[in-house]
Amino acid sequence: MHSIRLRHVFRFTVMAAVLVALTPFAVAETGAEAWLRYAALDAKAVKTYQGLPSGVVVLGDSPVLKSAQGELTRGISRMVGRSLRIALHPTEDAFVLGTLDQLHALATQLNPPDQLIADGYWLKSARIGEHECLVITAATDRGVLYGVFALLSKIARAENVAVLDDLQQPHAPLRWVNQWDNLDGHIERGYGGPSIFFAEGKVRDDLSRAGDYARLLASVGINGCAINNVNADPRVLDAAFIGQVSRIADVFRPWGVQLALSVDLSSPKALGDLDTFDPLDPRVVAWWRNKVNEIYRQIPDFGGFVVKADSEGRLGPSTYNRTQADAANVVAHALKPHGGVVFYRAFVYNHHLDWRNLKNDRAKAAYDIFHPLDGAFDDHAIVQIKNGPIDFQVREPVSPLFAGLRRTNEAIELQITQEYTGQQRQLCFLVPMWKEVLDFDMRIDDRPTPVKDLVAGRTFHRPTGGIVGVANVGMDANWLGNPLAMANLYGFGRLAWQADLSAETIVGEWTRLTFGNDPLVVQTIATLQLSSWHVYESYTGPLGAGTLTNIVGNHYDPAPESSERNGWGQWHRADHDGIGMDRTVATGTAYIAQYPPAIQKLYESLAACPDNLLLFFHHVPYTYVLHSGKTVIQHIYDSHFDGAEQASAFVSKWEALQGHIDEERYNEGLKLLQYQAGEAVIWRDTICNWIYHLSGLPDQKGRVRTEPRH
Ligand code: GCV
Repeated sequence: MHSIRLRHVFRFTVMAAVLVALTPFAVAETGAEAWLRYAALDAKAVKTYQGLPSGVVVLGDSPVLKSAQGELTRGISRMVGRSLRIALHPTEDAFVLGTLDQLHALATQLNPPDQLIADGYWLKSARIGEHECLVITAATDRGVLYGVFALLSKIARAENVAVLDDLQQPHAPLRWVNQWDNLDGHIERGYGGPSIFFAEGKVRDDLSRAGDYARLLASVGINGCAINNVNADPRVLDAAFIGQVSRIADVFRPWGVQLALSVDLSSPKALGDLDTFDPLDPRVVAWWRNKVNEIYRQIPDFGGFVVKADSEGRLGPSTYNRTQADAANVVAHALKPHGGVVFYRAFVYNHHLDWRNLKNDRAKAAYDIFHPLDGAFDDHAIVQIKNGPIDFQVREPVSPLFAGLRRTNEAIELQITQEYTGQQRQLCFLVPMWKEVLDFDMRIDDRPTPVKDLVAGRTFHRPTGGIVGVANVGMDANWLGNPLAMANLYGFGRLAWQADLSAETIVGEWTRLTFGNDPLVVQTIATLQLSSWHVYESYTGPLGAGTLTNIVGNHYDPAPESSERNGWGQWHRADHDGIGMDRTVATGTAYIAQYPPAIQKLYESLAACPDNLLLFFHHVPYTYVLHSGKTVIQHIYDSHFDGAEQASAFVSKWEALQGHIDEERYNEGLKLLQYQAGEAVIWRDTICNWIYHLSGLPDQKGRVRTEPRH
């Protein structure tokens, strides 16, 4: 009986092994592991890693170092099938993990680079005693963890790691994500399911997803996460709620991710403690100090706050005639003794603008409000500025405020969640857009002053600075609702760490880690991703006109008239004769005057203004001829037809991947791209018909119906 059962088990095991060998993608791919799949490498690749050490030595026992060791062991075991032996000293060839201080006693013969700063790491092949070791070291535990992730990424991408001497430092000191999660579990502008942190007004009991998220964030060097909506619920500062939030900090801590909270500036009053929230009132000052102390008692490594005030109906310092700096400072002063910071958002504007006044311009608000306050902010306050002056449109110029603050810390806010760029139902890889923004040279004082250096605090030698991304991952297994959209989260982290990386490098890395090293797969997916922003732009918003989506509803469907004749200020000013916002100094809103002189010159003159931003800066007749030689109207028609055609070609390009990637993600990707092809046609027809009826100018190629609308 016993032997029959054994034979049965044996036969079953052999069959299973044969099946695994025959099916290259035996494990169901939910997308949950994202770029940390650690898929088994093929035999040839495994062979190249035969020389890897067989042991691991960890020189400390902090939670972060424990994560580093666990990650290394897991990664090596899954990718190359080797179980690392854990030892206290290198008694065999070993990976050695520890900070520079911890290494000191052990390896005096190593010559660590002086410039290793917090969070940076050094991967160094070295002989320690008798043994060939691979040292992963840093100034801090967190740096060691980052070094482990970097090494595992190299192995997953089949890079040579035989002899390493690799020093990496982060570009910006603060690399945070913001989540816009509400306490009821709904995420504002979230497209990947409900919150991983909250449900029904409380912190979730099961926080395993939150821990997994922190691991993903750490793997690309993100060191902070604000967990709740910037439209903040004052209840997050309730004593009892802080206790709940501390459980989230507990699952972040092993990954070196600092927890932060978005707070409502009116909290001292809204929570019923005071009858005022005037930032200069001594009672309010004391309230913030006590509240912050209370938080640090429960969360000693708390990162700080994010504040949205005087914006879209949120209360702010204007209630008491105080400045945004007064508001930021009352919070910053409370955080300072603990080392925390406040990210104070520059997204402050009046959404009841009179649209009849052609001089009004929402784009001017942030600079008008914050530039005069330069130098008035505490060093523990950071002004967080959206990449463009409006609101995450598919194409905007960079915000002039980046150049308008010399004596104030600043951070850039990018949007990973695709609010205006297809909501993860459509492919839109945003790294090329972010590269353009970060690389944009502001020419301050006629010197090279790229945005990436301004926000990192490098240009004006600020104590700190940051790159922040609004991520909005959710409970969907694949985090963002679309496996391909995760390239944006990955790319955000990589750019925040190393702003000079090219979009091609980033997408290549991400594709290899997510889908494997098959050259056909890497080439196909990279090509799709790299073209997707331009394709999306071409059928939703060419020439920088600003949003043509439904701005009063879902921010998704085409509804070009919804931007006009209301106070929100996302105007494109299309009428019978022409289209575009005149923002020139000469005849328009004078927004252009907010840029340094060299940039003013570029945008003020019609001749110099790049076509892709023409309608952001100028109102022109439809017959205006672009640098390309086409009229504006013909460009709009052509761009929509080209865009829809390219979106449809995404489908056939993806189909070439059948059998080369797992079925689950193949089918999911296919469905999404087919849907996108249909959406692009809807966009094309809606916008082309609308603009034809407005202008009365037909498409030279006869594709747009010319009979009147009923
Ligand atoms: C969180 C836009 C979005 C809002 C968002 C706001 C902001 O207006 O549509 O959902 O609010 O930006 O960034 O504060």
